Formats: sequence, C-alpha cells, structure tokens
Amino acid sequence: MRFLTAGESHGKELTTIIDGLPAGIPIDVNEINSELKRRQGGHGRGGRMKIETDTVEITSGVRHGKTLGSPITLIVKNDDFKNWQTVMGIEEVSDREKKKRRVSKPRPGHADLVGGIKYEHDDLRNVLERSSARETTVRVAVAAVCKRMLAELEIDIAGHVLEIGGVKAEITETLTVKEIRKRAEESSVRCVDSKIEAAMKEKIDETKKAGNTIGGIIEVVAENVPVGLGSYTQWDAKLDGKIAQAILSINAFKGVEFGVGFKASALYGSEVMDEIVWSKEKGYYRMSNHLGGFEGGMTTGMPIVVRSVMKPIPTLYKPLMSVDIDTKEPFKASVERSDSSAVPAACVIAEAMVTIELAKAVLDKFESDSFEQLKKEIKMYRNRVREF
Ligand code: EPS
Repeated sequence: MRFLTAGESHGKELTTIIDGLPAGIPIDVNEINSELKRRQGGHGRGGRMKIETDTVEITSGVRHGKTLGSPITLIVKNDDFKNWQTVMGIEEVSDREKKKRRVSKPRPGHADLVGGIKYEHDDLRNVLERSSARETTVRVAVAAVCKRMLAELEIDIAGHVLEIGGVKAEITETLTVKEIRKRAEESSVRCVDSKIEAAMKEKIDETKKAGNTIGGIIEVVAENVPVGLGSYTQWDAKLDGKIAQAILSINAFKGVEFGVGFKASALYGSEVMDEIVWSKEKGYYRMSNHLGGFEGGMTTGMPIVVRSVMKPIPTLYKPLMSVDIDTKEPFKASVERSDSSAVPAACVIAEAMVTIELAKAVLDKFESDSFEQLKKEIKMYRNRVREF
C-alpha cells in the first residue's frame, strides 16, 4: 500500500490517492471526518482552524460502503481558499497582483529560505504553501481508512501527549490503548494525566501572550500487533526504521525513540532486554516491554511504544532575525497568524503515521487483495505462532 498527497495550504483543496488497499474494507465517511475533527482541535490552535471545517469527499475506489481494491481518492477542500483565489490561482496574473502576499522574508526554522534557494522561487510563498502542516490533513484521512482496517483485525492504536513546553505528565501505571484513548479524548491537550492538564494549558496561554511557541513529546501505543511485521533481513525492511521515518516526516518533528529509548544508554543489558516466557493461552510473550515492541526491526507482539518530539512551531509573533531576499538587509520576522502550540494536533498526526505504517506492514506480510481473506489469514497466523 502507498499514498501520495497533493495540495497547498491556501490552495483549492488537498488530495490523496491511496493505492494497494484490499477490496472489502468497510468505509464510513463519518469516521474519516471525526478523525479530521480530532486533528483540528486542541488548546493552542490559532485562527485558521476557525475558518476550516475539514470534511472528506471520496471520489474513487469505494462503492456501496466498501473499498474496491482500486485506488481511493480523498479530497478535503480548503475553506480559506475563497480568501486566496487570485493569490493562489492557477492563471497567470499581472506583476502588481504577484506582489500581493509575496513573501521575501524567510522565517528561521521553516522551509522558506532553503526551499526558495533549491527551487529558485522568487516568491517564498511557493515553498511555505506546500511545506505547511495543513498537508497532514489528508494523511489523517488516509490513516482513518487504515485505522478501520486495523480495527477489524483487532489492532488498536492511540496517541497521547506526554509533555508540552517542559510541563510533564506523570504516568505511574501502564495504561491500555483503550484507556489512553478515553483519557486523551477527554483532554483538550490530549494528556492522560488530568492533574497536569491545567498546567499545560497555562503554559500554552503564557507562551501565546509572549508571542512565542512551544513543542512537546508525544507517545503512540499500538496493541495486539501480530508478531513478525517488518523484517531483519534488509536495512530498509525494518519496521521500527520505517515508523521512525514516517514520524520524522511530520512537520516540526525532530526525534523518535522506542520503549526505553535514549534512556537505554545509561542502563545495563539486563535492564533493557525483555525476558521471554510462554503460556498455552498467550503463546510467547515478554515479562517487560523495554524495547517497545521491536526486536530485529520486527514486531514482537508486545505493544509498540513510540515517542517523538515536536519542536516549537517556527511561525512566531515574537520576531527573530532574518534576511530579506530582495535587499539582503536584516529584518525582524513577524507574522499575522499562527498556532502557539499544535502538539495536541500533532499527536493525532503521529498516531496517523504509525497507523499507516502498521497497515502497510500488515499488507506486506499477509493477503492484500481480499479483506475477507486477510482476516482469515491473520487469525490462522495468530494461532500458529502460539504453537511455534
Ligand atoms: C501553518 C500555518 C497556519 C496553521 C497551519 C500550518 O496556517 P495559516 O498560515 O493559514 O494561518 O494553521 O495549519 C493548518 C492549516 C492545519 O490544518 O493544520 C504553517 O505555516 O505550517
């Protein structure tokens, strides 16, 4: 399975084509829309989300509520486009028109300057329109379809926010994915620790007032993943590596770790490896899950636990020094509109990327033409590995 996305932040619409999903997966537009709504929310969002009500239109690959096995096209319209029709129009315009909303002042930390140099864009808007987190809308739509497929295979995934701007959740127990989902959904910052929610919100509000932005840490957990997705046999077949790449492809994400992650550097081997046991009901399992569900680039059957860090959004009200590409003069960058924190929204996106990679890995290993066959095959496989 693969997908591509297209679309500019203030262009007409965002599009994705998903290729390689089996035939027969139930599709419900409302389910996709509710995932899109999750991504739009969260404390710290700016003015743009008041303009958009993201809803999907399916224009191919689905008939009578089920996938056909042919490419699926999903479209999300940008409601803001009505305010940008000439600026983002397809037709040539006069030089005078071209100057309107032209960007010559690159923001530090955004793709503006390097993208402009690389593609020789005289107007940096040509870069920022595509290098905008708006693009992740349709990734979440793809993931909603994948999520439904994985749910039917009893694979459950949820994300939650561990930290925003240095304010940390305190989690003393191991939560199931169901519990994580329930608590994160109830929280405006997607934090399962309700005691810390107010402090996180306060931090976001303070930051906004100061014209600044903050990042955070997100954890995604997946349960009941079959043993042996991914492979040790080739560098690019390792599923933890693929998940890491997928997460780092999200705008502003700078790091990924699995299980104990970077803490492993200070631990003994005996504290990191997960001891193996077997029982008739459960088959093989581990006494702990320090490795976050992976050994040799393959899923162990234990929950996948992946954490990632998002840097603060580079679009700041508080100006930073930069250089105008026309005059080469220094200036202080300023903006009209920004999110002070998009960490809760980014949590939905990280969850989406893990979902997509897991769906791809399932379809790499098992039947990928007929969903009914896939379900049967996975059931048989789960029974077989218990007896290995
Ligand atoms: C973004 C800037 C803001 C964000 C946007 C990402 O948009 P605008 O420039 O229209 O104010 O709201 O995020 C989204 C639109 C979204 O859907 O998440 C940027 O520069 O990356």
